[in-house]
Parts: sequence; C-alpha cells; structure tokens
Amino acid sequence: MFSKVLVANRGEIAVRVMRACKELGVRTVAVYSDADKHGGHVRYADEAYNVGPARAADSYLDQEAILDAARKAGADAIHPGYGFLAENAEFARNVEESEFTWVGPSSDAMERLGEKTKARALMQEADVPVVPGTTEPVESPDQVKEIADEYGYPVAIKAEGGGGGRGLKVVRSEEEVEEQLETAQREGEAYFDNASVYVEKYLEAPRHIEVQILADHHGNVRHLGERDCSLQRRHQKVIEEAPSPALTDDLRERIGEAARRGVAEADYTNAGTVEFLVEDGEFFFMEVNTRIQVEHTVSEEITGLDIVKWQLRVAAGEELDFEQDDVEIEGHAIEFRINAEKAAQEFAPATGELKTYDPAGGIGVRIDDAVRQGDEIGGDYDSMIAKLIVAASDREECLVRSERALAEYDIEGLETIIPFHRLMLTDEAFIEGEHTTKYLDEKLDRERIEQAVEKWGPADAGGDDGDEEVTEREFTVEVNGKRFEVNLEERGAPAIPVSGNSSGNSASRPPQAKDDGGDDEVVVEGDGETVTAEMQGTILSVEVEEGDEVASGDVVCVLEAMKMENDVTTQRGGTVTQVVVSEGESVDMGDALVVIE
Ligand code: MV4
Repeated sequence: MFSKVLVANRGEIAVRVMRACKELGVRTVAVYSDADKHGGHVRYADEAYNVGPARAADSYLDQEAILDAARKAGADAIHPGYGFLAENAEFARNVEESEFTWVGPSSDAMERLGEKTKARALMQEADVPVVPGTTEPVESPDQVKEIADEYGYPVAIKAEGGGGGRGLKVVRSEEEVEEQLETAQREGEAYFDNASVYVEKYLEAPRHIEVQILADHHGNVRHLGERDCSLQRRHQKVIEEAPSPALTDDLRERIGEAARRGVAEADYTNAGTVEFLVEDGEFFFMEVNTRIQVEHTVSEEITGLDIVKWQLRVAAGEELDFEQDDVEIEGHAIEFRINAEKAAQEFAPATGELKTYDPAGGIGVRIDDAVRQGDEIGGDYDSMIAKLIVAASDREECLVRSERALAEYDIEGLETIIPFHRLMLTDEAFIEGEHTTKYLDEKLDRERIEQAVEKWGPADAGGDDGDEEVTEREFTVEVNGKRFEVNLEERGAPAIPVSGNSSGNSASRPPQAKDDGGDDEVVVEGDGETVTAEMQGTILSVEVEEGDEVASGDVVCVLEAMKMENDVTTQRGGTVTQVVVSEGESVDMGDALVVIE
C-alpha cells in the first residue's frame, strides 16, 4: 500500500478519499486554491499545499502545480476524485510518466473510452447493445438523412467528444437536419476542440441506469449492481438510488454482465461506471465514466463494499478478493445532493455564510460533506456542499427514512435544495419509481417547487447568536505555500481583531434595477441595459439576435458554470442592439453578454 496519497480535488470528495486513506493507514496531502484556505479538505488532510488562485484553471486544473505539490510532499500516488482533472487522459499520462502512481484507469483505457464512436465500436465488439446508429463519424446532411430513413425520426446528433448533454442535438424531421448538424459540429468544436459528430436513433423518454465497476490488474472485473440516475435537471443529477426501481432481476443481471464484458474489452482497471439508456425493457450503452462518481455512495450502501478503498488497493497492485457471486445487493439506498441553490429560481446558485449547519443523523443516515457551521460558501466552484445518503432494508422504508432525515437537516444562512427533495418525497411519479430522464425538465410543475420552498424553505430571519468569549484561537498561516495551523491563547481583549465577515453586507453586488427575485446582475446605463455574466463560465447558447424585441424576464443566453446551466434573463424589455458573446465562448464574471435598449 502507498504511504502518502495526494488528493487532487476539494470538498466532500477530497474528504471521502482521505477517509479511505486513513482507514488504510495512508497519510494524506491536500491541495487548495486561495478560495479554499479554510476548506474542509484542508482541515482533514495531514498536510496541505496551495496550488494557486481561486479560478480552477489556475489551481485545481494546473497540472504542474499539482505535480509540484506531490513532489514537495513526497507523495507516492495521486487520486483525482471527480471533475477537475479526473477524466483528463493527458494528466493521467503525465502522472504515469512521473514517479507517482495514478489512482484510476490507465490513460490508454481513458482514451479508448473517451471518443464516443470508438467506445461504441468497442462495446459492439464485446456484444454490448448500443443505440442503433453510426460507429463512424458523419459529415454530410445526406449521411444523417440516410440513417434517419433507416431508423425513423427523431435521431440524435452527438459530438464525438461530448458528454453530459453538451453537443447533443435532436433532429425531428428532414428539414432540421442541416441546421442541427451544423450546430452539433460547431458546439463540438467549441467545447471539445473536435467538430466530429455521429448519429443515433433518439429515444424519447429513457431511464438513466449506470453500472458500477471495479477491475484490478490481474484480469478480474466485478460489477456492484446498478444505480438509477433518472432524476436529473438539465443533465445534472439531483437524486440517485440503488437498486433501480425500474429493472426486473433479469434485466439487472443482463446489464451488469454487459458492463463487465464492455470494460474487460477495454482492458480497464480501477473503478468506473458504464452508463446505459433503458427504454421498454431494452438497454443500450451510452458512455463510460472513467472516474469515481458523486453517487458511488449508494452502491457502497447496498453492497457493503468501500469503492474508494478498492480504488487505492487496485492501484497499488492488489487483487480483488471477492468473486462476482460474492457481491450481494442488500436493501436500498438513496442519495440527495445538498446543493446551495435557489430551487424556485431555476436552481440558481446561492452563496453566503452557513450560519447554522446541523446535519441529519441516526440509523441509516450517512453524510458526506466537507463543510461546518460558520463556513463561507462562495461561488467559485460547484454548488454541492454535502450529500445525504439514506439506506434502509427496502425502498419503502428508505423513502420514509429520507423524509425524516431531510426534516432533521438544519441549514440556515444559505438556501439549499432540501425543500425540493422533500417535495420529491411527496411526488407520485418519484414514489412509484416511474420517472424518466424527462421528468424534471418537462413534467414537474414549477409552481409545486415554489410552494415547497415556501413551506420548507429558510425561515428568512437569520437569528444572531452573539459572539462567544474567545480564549483560545486557531490561526492558519501559509509559509512558502504550505499551510500550518497555529494556536493562540489570549486573555482580555483580542490582540488580533476578529475579521468582520460574519454578517450583513458580505457580497458586493451592483445595485439592481428591480428586485423581483431574479438573480442576474444587471448594470443599467442610461435607457439601456447591459446584461452581464453573473459568474465565470461558458456560453452554452445565445437565444437572441440583434434586432430582436425582448420582454422583461426573457432568456437571452444560457451560461454554463461548473457544470450548471444557468438561464441569463433580461430585467427590462426593449430591442437587442448588440450581442457581445457567441456560443462556446468563455466569459468572466461581469463581462457584457447582450445590450438592450
Ligand atoms: C440520448 C438520449 C436519447 N437517445 N441518446 C444526454 C447526456 C448525454 N451524455 C446523452 N444524453 C442523452 N442521449 C439517444 N440516442 C437522451 C439523452 C438524455 C439524457 C440521458 C441521460 C439522463 C438524462 C438525459 C436528459 C436528456 C437527454
């Protein structure tokens, strides 16, 4: 086993990995950005290194800075967690070629599965059903029409480098082929540096089922059953569960075995997930995620296996010590993502101080988090601050226990989607397990979300507790980019003043023309309006053109930030006089997007 592992991540997943390290007797190294000096993962680690400014591209994505920290710490392996560099085959290769061990699949396996047509061909080779379509890229509208004639409309045009909903275009008739093909190619180029696209039959309302895999360097591949992640909002999972309420035992067995064959064909090692679409009792391969996933926890709960510990063991060369038949699925587990978001306002990110943080507990309740009361939750990274995982002997008990746990979970000072989760536990489609991937975006009534927030949301007064007498205080100092904790005992008046970010005007936002609950920052100049970016991100789509008439509240573009899609709306009506940005462009907070006069 390794003696020291660097975790190239932050937040709950970094702590999750470090917990596994601790149980294996492995020392842990955190990396952190300037925005995370007080982060939970930094508190948990044995040592921590600053890798740069808040912007992820300058810190958590800075390969050299992370390798540098690993060298300084004398680590012998690097675990990437999820997100950031986790699925970057180039980084995996750089780690492989360094003195450190990469805790993940080989860069070769990552590349084999990263390009979608390659992965489809490989799965077909292993007798894994794929959605009918092409295993070669297509270039002309005629090729698309040919396939559509064979399978019927609608068809999906997908970017070769795509995933998570980006670069996916649905074509419903022959007239749309040309335009959608061009859009898919343009998006592929903008997001993945790859204009190559392919075509599949489009399934209207599939379920998202994924199989957890573990594979070692001795030829053993095991599956840990499936997860149902059908409850998604704009390709963001919000609730995941295992096992799926929608599969028969026969289908479950066949999907699990298909996933095993598929990753074996790819010479895959470590943990991974094979994603499928399931419709009308049939399943089709979609893609492989070559990382540990957010929702791995529910598989752990129903199998009793510690997937992260196995990632470390397998990377260190150990052999999986159980057969497929030894994997027993017991009971039911549901994961609720505790996101700092305003559910009633299109799930816009919420920031602020965690004035109260008192998570649920008791039988069957697991909390994976990296925050504690008093933490400041900023907008630099994704909005998930914790995960609530509830396990019980069956789904029915799990739903009741979930209600109890969500009601216990007490968070003040920062809005979360707990009220939304509580709503889902009263929702017939969810309770019956009948929801498909279309449910949240197309079926659920928004008014019900508003009512849920009103009923279970923050009781808007954030009661001030008053400051307690401080006798011993902890300080964090950074010397040459390494973090140290210093305890200071003092009597009487504090020698070092307590910094004043405890309440009140913490955010410095420009005044808004009208406060109707919309959270888009708007700078009003004279009669016109410049709609600006509320956060750093990528323009997913531009919804208006110069000359368009828009009304207050209209969506002008969709901005993606840390995997969240955010509608950017106007505050006032008028004529669009300037469209400053285009699809695929990166913007910084405060950048002008569209001008309306
Ligand atoms: C599909 C599909 C239907 N038919 N492909 C969305 C994410 C991307 N990785 C693949 N996605 C889809 N591909 C075919 N041929 C429907 C989706 C899809 C989806 C898939 C899983 C979970 C949620 C989804 C929401 C919308 C669309």
